[in-house]
Amino acid sequence: IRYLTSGESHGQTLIAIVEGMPSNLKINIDNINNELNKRQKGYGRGKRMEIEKDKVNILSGVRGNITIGSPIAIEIKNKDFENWKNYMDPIGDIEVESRKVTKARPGHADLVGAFKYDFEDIRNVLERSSARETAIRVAVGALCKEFLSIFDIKFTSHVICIGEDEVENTYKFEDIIENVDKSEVRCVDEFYEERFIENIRKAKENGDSLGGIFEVRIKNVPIGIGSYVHYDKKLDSNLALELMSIQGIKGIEFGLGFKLGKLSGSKVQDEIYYSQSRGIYRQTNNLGGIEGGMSTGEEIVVRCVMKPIPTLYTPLNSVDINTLENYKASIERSDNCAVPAASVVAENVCAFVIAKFMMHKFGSDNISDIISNYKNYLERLKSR
Ligand code: EPS
Repeated sequence: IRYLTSGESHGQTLIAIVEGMPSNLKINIDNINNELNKRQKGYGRGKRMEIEKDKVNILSGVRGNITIGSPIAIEIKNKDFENWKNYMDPIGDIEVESRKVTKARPGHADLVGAFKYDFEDIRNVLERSSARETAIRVAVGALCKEFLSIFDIKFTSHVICIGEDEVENTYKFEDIIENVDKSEVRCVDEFYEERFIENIRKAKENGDSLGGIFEVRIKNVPIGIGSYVHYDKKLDSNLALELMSIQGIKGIEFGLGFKLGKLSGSKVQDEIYYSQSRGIYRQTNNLGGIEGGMSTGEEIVVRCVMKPIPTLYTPLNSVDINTLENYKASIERSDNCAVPAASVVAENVCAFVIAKFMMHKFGSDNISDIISNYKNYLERLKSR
């Protein structure tokens, strides 16, 4: 399975073509729209989210809610395009000057993008580099979640740090999935939830922005997805690629992550046990459910750090890319903090990777072959 996306932040529409989805999968479009809705939320989001009501439109590859194995084309229309038609229309005369951006925002793709692609107008860069593109990636991931639900593979995510505060407790998968959607900052710890909101509020008051850390958890991935045999077959390397590609992500860790560097081996490795009722199991999950690039059958635990959003309402020093004069950076409408939204994006890009590896292992033509291959595999493992 693979996909491509296309679309500008204030263009007509965001598009993806998903190739390789098996036939005879029943799609519930409400589930996909629910993920899109979750991505739009979060304390700290800007005014754009008041304009958009993201909904997916499936254009091909599905008949009467059932996939037919052909490429699936999906789109999310940008409502805001109505306000941008004069500046963004692909064909015909457009007005460029009044929406021209020339003072690069430090931390954004603006400066290097404009030099690399030879633009006098940074708008050509920011329209595509904007995190608006994550909406369509969520739709792709949500489609993959439909496939994965057959195997009861579940995802959740929560925010554990915004600004200087970080959640200390660890939470169970069930606690997170049941409570996280009730929180404006996707934090299940009530004490830190308030702190995060306060941190964002203060940053906003100062014309500043904040980043943070979130955690994605994936449950019921069978043992042996991914492989140790080659660098591009490793489950963790593929997850890292997808997660790093989310706008603003600067670091990733699995399990105990960077803490592993300070611990000795005896404190780190997840000891192996067997009982008749549970089969082979671990009592700890310090490595986050992946060993040697393969799923261990334990929960997959991955955390990402997102940098603060580069658009600052109290802008930093920059230059005009055309005159090279010193200026304060341009201000584009933006969010003050998008870490809660990024956690939803991350869940869904992980769903794409897990779906890809499930298909590598069990096939990808049609659902019934995949299910029998899956069952045979589990039987074989049980009979050891
Ligand atoms: C986003 C839509 C954008 C930004 C944000 C993400 O809308 P607009 O630019 O019209 O306000 O709010 O993008 C950025 C933060 C960025 O730096 O590009 C969305 O749909 O998520």
